[in-house]
Amino acid sequence: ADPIRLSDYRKPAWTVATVELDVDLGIDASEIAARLTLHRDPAQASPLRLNGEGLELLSISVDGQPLAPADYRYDGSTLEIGAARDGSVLETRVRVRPAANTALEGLYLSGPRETGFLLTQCEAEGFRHITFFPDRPDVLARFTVTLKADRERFPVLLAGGNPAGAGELPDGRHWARFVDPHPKPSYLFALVAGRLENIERDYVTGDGRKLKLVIWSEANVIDRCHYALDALERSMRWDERTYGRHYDLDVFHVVATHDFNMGAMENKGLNIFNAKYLLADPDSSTDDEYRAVEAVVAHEYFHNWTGNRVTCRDWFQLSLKEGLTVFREQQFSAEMNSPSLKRIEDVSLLRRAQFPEDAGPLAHPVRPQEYREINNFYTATVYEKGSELVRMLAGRLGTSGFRRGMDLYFERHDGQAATIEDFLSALGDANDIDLTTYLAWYAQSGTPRLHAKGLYDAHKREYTLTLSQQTHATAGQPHKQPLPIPVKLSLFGYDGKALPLHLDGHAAETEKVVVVDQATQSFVFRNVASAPVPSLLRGFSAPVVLECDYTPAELALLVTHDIDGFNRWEAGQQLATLAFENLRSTGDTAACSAWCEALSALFHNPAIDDALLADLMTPPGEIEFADRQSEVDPAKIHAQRQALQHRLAQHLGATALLDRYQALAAHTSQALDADSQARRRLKRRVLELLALLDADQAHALAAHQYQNAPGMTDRLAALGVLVRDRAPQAAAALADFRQRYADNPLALDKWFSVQAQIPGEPALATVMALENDASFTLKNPNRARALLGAFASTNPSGFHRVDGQGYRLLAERLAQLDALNPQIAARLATAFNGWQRLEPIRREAARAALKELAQREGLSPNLSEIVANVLQ
Ligand code: HT7
Ligand code: ZN
Repeated sequence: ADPIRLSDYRKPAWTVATVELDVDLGIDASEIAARLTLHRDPAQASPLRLNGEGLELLSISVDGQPLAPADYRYDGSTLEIGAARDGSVLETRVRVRPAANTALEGLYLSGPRETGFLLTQCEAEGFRHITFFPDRPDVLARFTVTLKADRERFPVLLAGGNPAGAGELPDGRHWARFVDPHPKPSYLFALVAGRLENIERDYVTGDGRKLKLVIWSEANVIDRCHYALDALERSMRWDERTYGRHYDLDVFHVVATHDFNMGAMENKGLNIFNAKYLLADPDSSTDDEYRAVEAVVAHEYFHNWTGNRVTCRDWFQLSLKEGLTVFREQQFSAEMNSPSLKRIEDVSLLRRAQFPEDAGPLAHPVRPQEYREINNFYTATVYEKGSELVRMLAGRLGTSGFRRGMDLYFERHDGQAATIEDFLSALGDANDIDLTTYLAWYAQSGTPRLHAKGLYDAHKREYTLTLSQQTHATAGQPHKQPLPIPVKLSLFGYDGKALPLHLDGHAAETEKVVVVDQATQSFVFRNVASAPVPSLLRGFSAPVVLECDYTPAELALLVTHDIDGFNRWEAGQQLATLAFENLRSTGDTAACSAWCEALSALFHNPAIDDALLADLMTPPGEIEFADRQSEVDPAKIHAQRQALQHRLAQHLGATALLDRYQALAAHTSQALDADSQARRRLKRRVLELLALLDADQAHALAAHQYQNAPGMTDRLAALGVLVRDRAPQAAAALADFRQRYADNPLALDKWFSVQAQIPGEPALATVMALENDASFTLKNPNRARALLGAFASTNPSGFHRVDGQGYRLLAERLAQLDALNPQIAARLATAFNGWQRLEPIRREAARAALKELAQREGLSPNLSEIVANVLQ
């Protein structure tokens, strides 16, 4: 099929004012009766065309008149009806088959057929698997939904909107009705039906609306929903406080499922969550997972305004809601936790997931120009880079300017389907600033490289900083233009003090933002007493790769003295990178010594936060190192990174590491406060480093930590050390974990992942053995991701075997998975991204596996698109 192009966008010829859905629910078959009031755009002549994917049409009428087969045409995807007029009422009745729906899109069954429940997933184009409708985000309709089902099998019936009646029906059946007063696009529709338990809380909004917050799950995990309920309340208060946005229905339902393609879904009034991002308890969740639950709960809640009240005109605008909502979540999480650590976490994710995407054949702009399969565009570029673009805009406007802009955006576009231009205009108009130059960021793919060169003139006491930008060509975009890059910077004297900045006659804060919007620009700082060390791109003020020829001593100075927590970490990352690259190219150890010495000083500095120290002591990951190389050998990178860490461990010394470990281990509290989390994070890092120096001792400590861990963070950290090192104690710990969490699928997923991450050659056999475990199934996305995703996407030295067996295994599983769930198959296939930069033997093996996969009969459009693009 031809791609869909942004330039082809036309307003809908037909819209829907009201939808009445009557859903008769059953596991094997459900029937959906829909009554749509239609409106025609008088300026357009097209006949009524509705989306409907694989629906069994039972009856159809227009304005009460049943249609004869000659009056309409349905080809399995589109229903065309000649007889419809402006104001017509279309009534259809269709049958769908939830239990047979393994793609988890539309109406499907979660769990076993005897005990599971029914639910829907409509974004992006799932509603067309439920009924006939103009399934596009710019058709906003008022929904009334009536659910009918057997009371014993489906005691709980939920849909988005306000409850509007419930009652009994003959034969042990019952019904419940929901009316949503807010017009919404079809992708925000949802229903849930089954045996579920709930916890609930009253909530009064800042503008006085009394409502209920209700979280639903299967009975055995309802006790693990309390943390999410607290996080929801924190999110709601934060959005009131920060953006003046209040919730707008009488009830907010949240439901947990173990069968979900993504993290969660912001359906209006009825959010549905992958259980991984809703359930949390100390025995089965790590600290990182607690933070992820808080972040995803917030993200989905924030969509109520950025996504639902103001939605997207078309799917090209996806980042309008996703980038903006990720940004709002990042602001929230920074406030709830440590701002520096949050920034480190987010930038690390950007570098790990988005930079490689932007550097290879899957590169696309934050607002793509065309797509074939929209589900393949829920990418790190749309989400994470999209958030960085909003961050730059927010930085440009300042806190109150950004709030003014957001207020105007909501005022202008509430109840509408908007565009990225609308967003930039609102932000700009509210502040009398033209922000249209930022549109280029949305249109241009690839990560800009920002080269910095400083020149100090002692005679004039001037420091000239020259910044040049360049973006490499990407698929379909051979020529790149300069972008506006805000560079937040400080200059440090050799005494480690930030200098006052005299630029353009303006004195003189110690931090400033300069905007580089041409290929090359120079900035002259006056009155500079001695050659300074620049701290650039503070807080990661733009999503670019900074290239600056720092000496090891300059980076060490920043690691030691920069007061921007992010940039201190960043200087450490750059120093570690320099150390890594010098060791592998020339064997020069100067940078490595500087890194070790700077970290050693921080290690012994009681003033530094434990979590920041743990992150400082972690060099960039193997994927980030690989990203800088043109002929990648993942096995070598793994070994060289281990060697770098070994040098750090040696420098710190076994005694100091052991002492620190023991001091940290003396705290046994399971509390979630920042200090306790930080101690656990550092304890893990110290144990990992100790394992490089004295494996026997570290393994004994890890085995003890595993057995006595008060919670999952410590237990999994210990298990990770034992399993990755293939320590003698690993087998017993794994057996214990397997048994202990036999009935806890989320914890069991970690058991699969930790083994899939064993470095090097042994990983493949381990993965193949785990595929035979009774609890492994490709049908459950979390389980498939836990084993195959962890292996292919997070274990470079295991996956990229020189014999190509990793590639062949993944390709084979992708073909099998594709027949069940094309969205998940396509997502896992992105693990092949970057194969062109592998060394020749691996490159050829990867290419052969991909080619063979591409030639298979009957691949889904989702998987075919990714495989074809990756192969380019
Ligand atoms: N807006 C949600 C996207 C989503 C989704 C997309 C495609 C297929 C399944 C999906 N489930 C959820 C998630 C979010 O960004 O909040
Ligand atoms: Zn989202």
